[in-house]
Amino acid sequence: MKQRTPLVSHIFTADPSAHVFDDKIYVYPSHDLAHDGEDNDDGDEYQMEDYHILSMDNLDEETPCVDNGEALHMKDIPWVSKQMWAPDVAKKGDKYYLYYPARDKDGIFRLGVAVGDKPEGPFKAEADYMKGSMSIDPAVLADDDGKYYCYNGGLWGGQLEKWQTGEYVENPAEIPADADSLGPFVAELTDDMLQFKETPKMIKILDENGEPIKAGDEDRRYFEGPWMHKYNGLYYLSYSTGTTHYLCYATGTDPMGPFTYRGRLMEPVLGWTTHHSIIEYHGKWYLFYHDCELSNGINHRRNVKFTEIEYNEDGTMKTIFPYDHLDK
Ligand code: FUB
Repeated sequence: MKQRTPLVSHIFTADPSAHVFDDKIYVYPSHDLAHDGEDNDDGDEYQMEDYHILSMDNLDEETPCVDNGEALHMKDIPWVSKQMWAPDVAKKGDKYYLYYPARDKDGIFRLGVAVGDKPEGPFKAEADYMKGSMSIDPAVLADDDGKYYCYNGGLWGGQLEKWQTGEYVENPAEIPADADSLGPFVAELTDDMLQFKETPKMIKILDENGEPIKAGDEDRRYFEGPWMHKYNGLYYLSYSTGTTHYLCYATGTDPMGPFTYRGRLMEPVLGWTTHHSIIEYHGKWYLFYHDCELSNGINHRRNVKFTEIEYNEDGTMKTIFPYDHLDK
C-alpha cells in the first residue's frame, strides 16, 4: 500500500470519491486550480472548472495512479456559471452517473448529473440541474436492495444554512449555538438516476442521549463532505466538521437517518478542508482523503491520498492520525 503520499502530483486534486468498478479503483476528485486568489468563508478560492478521473489497477505500492484526462468541463454545461466542486459517481446497469455541484447563473449551488459509458468518462451533462437540488458535495449510496440515495450539503460557501427553511434565503440569520445543528440532505434517486424521487430531507445526527447535536458543538456537528457506507449491515454516515477539521461518523439502521454520533475517524490534516470517501477493496477498508502537502498548506491546492481503516469489535472505527507514520 502506498504510504499516505499524493496519488498524483502533476495537478492538484481534492475531495476524492473512490469506487471499485470491475476490480479497479477509480477516484473522482475535484481539480484544484493554482491561482493566487484569496481565501474567504464563501470558498471563492475554489475555482475549479473540470474533472479528471484517476484510476489504479490495485493499491500496491508500485502500481501507478493514472490520470485519465478531462472527463467533463463546465464550458459544456449550459446551466453552470462557475465552481465545479466535489463530485461522486454511481453505476447502474452499464452506465456511470457523475453527480457534481456548481453555481448556477444566479450564483446558487445546485447539483447536476452527467452520464458516461465508462467509469473514467467522458461524461455528457444533462442540460439543466436536478430539480429541487441545492448546496454541494453529493455522495451516492448504491444500497444492497437496488435503491440509490443521494446525500449532500455543506455550510458557508456550500450555502447549506441558506436552505434551512426549505427555500433559498440569501442572508439567513446566524444559527444560535444551542439550536439543533443542520444536517446533510438525503433523497432517493429516480429509476433513471437523473432526478430526486422526492423532496430532499434533512438528516438528524443525534448524540448518545438521542438528542440532536447542537450547532455550537463544532467538534461533532455536521459541516460538509458526507459519505455513506455500510459495514456489517449498519449505515455509516461520515462527514467533516469544517471549523474544527475532523472527520467524524454516525451510524444508523435506516439510510434516511436518524444517525447517532459514534466518534472521530481522522484528526486534522494540513490545510483547512477535510473531505473523504470510504471503500472496501479485497477485504480491507480504505479512507481516501486530501491534504495540502504538495503546496505546503495552501488551502485550495490540495492533493489526494489514501490510507487503511480499521474497525473495532463493537463497530467503532479506529481514529486515524494522518501523520503518525512520519514518527516511525
Ligand atoms: O473543494 C471545494 C469544497 O471544499 C468541497 O466541496 C468541500 O467539501 C471542501 O472540501
